Amino acid sequence: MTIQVVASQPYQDQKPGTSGLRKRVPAFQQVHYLQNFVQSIFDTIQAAPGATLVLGGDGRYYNRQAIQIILKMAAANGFGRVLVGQGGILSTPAASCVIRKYKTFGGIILSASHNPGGPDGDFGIKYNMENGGPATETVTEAIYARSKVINEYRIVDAADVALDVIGESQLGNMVVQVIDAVADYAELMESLFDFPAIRSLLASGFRLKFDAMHAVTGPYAREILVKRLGASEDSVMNAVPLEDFGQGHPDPNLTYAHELVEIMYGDNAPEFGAASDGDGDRNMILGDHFFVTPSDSLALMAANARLIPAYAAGIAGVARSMPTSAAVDRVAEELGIPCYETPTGWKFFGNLMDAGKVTLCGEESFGTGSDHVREKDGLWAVLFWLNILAIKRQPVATLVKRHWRQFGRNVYSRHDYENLQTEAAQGVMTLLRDSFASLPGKSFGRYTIASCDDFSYTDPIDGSLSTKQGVRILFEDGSRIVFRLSGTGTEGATLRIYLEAYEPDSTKHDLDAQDALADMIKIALSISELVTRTGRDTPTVIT
Ligand code: VG1
Ligand code: CO
Repeated sequence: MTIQVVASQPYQDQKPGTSGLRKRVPAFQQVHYLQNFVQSIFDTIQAAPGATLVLGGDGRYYNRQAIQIILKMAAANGFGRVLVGQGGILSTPAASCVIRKYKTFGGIILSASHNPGGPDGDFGIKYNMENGGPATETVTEAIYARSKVINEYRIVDAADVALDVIGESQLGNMVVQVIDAVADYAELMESLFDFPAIRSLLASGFRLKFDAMHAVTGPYAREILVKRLGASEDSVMNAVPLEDFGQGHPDPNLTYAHELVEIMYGDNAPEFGAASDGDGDRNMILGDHFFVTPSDSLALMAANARLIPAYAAGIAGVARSMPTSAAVDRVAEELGIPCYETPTGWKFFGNLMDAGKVTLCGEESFGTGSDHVREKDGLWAVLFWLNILAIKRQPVATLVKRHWRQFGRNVYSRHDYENLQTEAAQGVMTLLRDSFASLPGKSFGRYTIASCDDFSYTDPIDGSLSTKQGVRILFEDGSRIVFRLSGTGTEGATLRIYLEAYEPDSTKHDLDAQDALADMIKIALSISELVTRTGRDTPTVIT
């Protein structure tokens, strides 16, 4: 089989964002665009000849074509073996699990996560390292630098590899091993949680609804929830993965998972509802007529971790991304364990987990996970909740309200302004940064600004510094507003405003978050001049 060395022109826009390189499908279909990026990864990671790679994606449009290209390039770049999920499918946490279990050199995950798919939708690619976690910023920066000067790539001239049947085949000197996409992951889940307890909960008449949103988690949820735990067949909805997610937006939040939300807020609602995103790493948790804020979910999981077999000995520490509410900080304090605050994106948790400093991590964006893998993990979070419920036997709403009574409530909301003009969005951020000197001391009704800054983070393990990770407006009573530009979008700019106010008084815990945060919302709009600068006065998504 011949190895071709193909001459290529570099692109200047292959900078990975919060989680890999994400672009519209047509961008990836440009001449040599995907090939250049893949070769930049291979040139950067310098795997030893014969190394093993993991490969899979969330099944969105262009997944299959990309997998064939990457397999042929891996063969031409000296890899000895590639473990690829059957049909080219691997959820992000399953890919992380497989990298760790088989101690491979690393893996390539094809996903644009919660972004819509299809011929005009989004596609994405990212590299995960041998710990199973997303490449650190040092590595993604090196890949980007390489992509700007790359002038050739290597690929074998071969027919496409069959991906639908489990087994091995040869591609040049490399073995392509098609693996069951679900088995290793399901086995890991069974080793962490009390499956007999969850089984008996489900057998007791407890009903659950899991919305796979026509994305990657369908097969995983059926195997684990239905087959292994005995949930009824109709417990998993939208279970068939589709290349365009059924024209949906596979983002598990109150806006995009509305089908599930209607069921959970309807007559005769089940006791428990959950959804996951395109690549299976996010989760939304709902009770009967009750929504659990992701930040609260993380806090509640930390507080109840000892109920779960895998965490029965206690957790070493917790970490949350900066915009995530401080609810988990209060639990950590109570437990006497450290709590780390990192920039947005799972890549910042890996070092802390590898060093044994934290066990649980989470983000306000519906991401929670632990050191069982090095990605956030949607179904894992669902099983964590089911395991807690199997032991506590209380409604979700009761559990959360009791948690608030003990720790106080960090009232929280995120307002997203999607698809803004890039310049207008950047203008808002610049204005805020320019106001750092004048804002402290200013009062707005009962709120007075204490300080403002631009969050920066020095990784305590490798010392690397990440700057400009979000503008923080901190108030005297501990409330805060955070402004950040999204790093996962593919069109225009998305401005995220994160609002948080601490409420110790349990007589006020039933207030709707939007009402409780109404003053903060006004302050955010006023100091950012958002309405005049962007022409928008309402967010596109509220979570
Ligand atoms: C968003 C979330 C962030 C998450 C990232 C990847 O990033 O805010 O918390 O880690 O998506 O999640 P941004 O830069 O758009 O705010 V996933 O499930 O899309 O891989
Ligand atoms: Co995701």
